[in-house]
Amino acid sequence: MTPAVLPGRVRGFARRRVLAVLIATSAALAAAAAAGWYSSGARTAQHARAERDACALAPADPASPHPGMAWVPGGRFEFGDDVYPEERPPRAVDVAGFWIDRTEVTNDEFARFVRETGYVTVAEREVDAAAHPGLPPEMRRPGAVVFTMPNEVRGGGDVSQWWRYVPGAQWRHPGGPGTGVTGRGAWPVVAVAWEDAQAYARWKGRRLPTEREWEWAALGARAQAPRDPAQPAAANTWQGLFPVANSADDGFVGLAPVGCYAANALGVFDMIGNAWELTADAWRPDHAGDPAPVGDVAPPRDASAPARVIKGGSYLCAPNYCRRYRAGARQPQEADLATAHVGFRTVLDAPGPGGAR
Ligand SMILES: [Ca+2]
Repeated sequence: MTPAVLPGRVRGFARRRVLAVLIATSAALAAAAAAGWYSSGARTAQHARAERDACALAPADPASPHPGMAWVPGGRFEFGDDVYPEERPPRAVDVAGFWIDRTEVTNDEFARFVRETGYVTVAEREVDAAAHPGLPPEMRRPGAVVFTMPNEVRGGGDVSQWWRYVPGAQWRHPGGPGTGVTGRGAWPVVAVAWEDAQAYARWKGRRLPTEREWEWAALGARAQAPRDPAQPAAANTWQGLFPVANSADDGFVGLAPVGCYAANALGVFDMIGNAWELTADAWRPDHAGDPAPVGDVAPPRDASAPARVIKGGSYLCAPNYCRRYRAGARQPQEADLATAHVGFRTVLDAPGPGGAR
């Protein structure tokens, strides 16, 4: 993270909401900006490309005791990776078996939760100004952080050129007032904060995955799964020079409906790319301090942690910026901050097929 590059008008934002959306400025990005690569002339986004509103999922197994979920057998694997410092050091961990949603929670599913419970999300509530002194007035209004593709990027890679706090942005209006999710019931719900994801999971009788559970599921529960650092072809990421040129070769400029890309070995979709996914775990800056890795499947969690681990990368991850389209990649997300590229999925503790654990 490079707080020094943040302009004064977002400094309060940075103090309150230090982390996830602000940390990914990479050396490659700064180098590209310095080399003059970022200009409106480089913009090649194909916004006119026809995008689908839903993708056909393979039918769930009708005999499954938990339709819409996939069983993840337990195992031991190398937790972490070696591309960015926060992924290091990889270390052996054990995970017990669990069920996981085949897809990210969708707008339709979240809408049903809100309809049946009257739940009001964090992004719809007044900001606790006392807890966040120094916030500029516009950031005391309910809202969320939204990505806007800039025409050009000035030197230094200052992230406020493409991230903005937008009053009125929330899950029903993830791009801010004037945007909506009509016709997008099959898209991942985004602009939800950690408390919102927790509330949904509890309502379903489930919970959020721990970071290690999430990573194990993303590896297809295969300890020897290849750790290829290259940008994946079968996932919704960003093709081109972030943030000004997006060729959308994968079919989507922004978010995609769930299940548009091939499932992994477990039959689980979109763990890499599309929306970042919230996990249960409090953020730690690396894996060096992880507690009792082998044999411990429930790392201590601080209920009041200011930041949570998010996994999987998003449609904004590009080779020059945020190469986090990998199972081992991780990033912090401020717990009380909703952003338009972060969603979640749930897990369930229950016996697996045939009573497996
Ligand atoms: Ca894309």
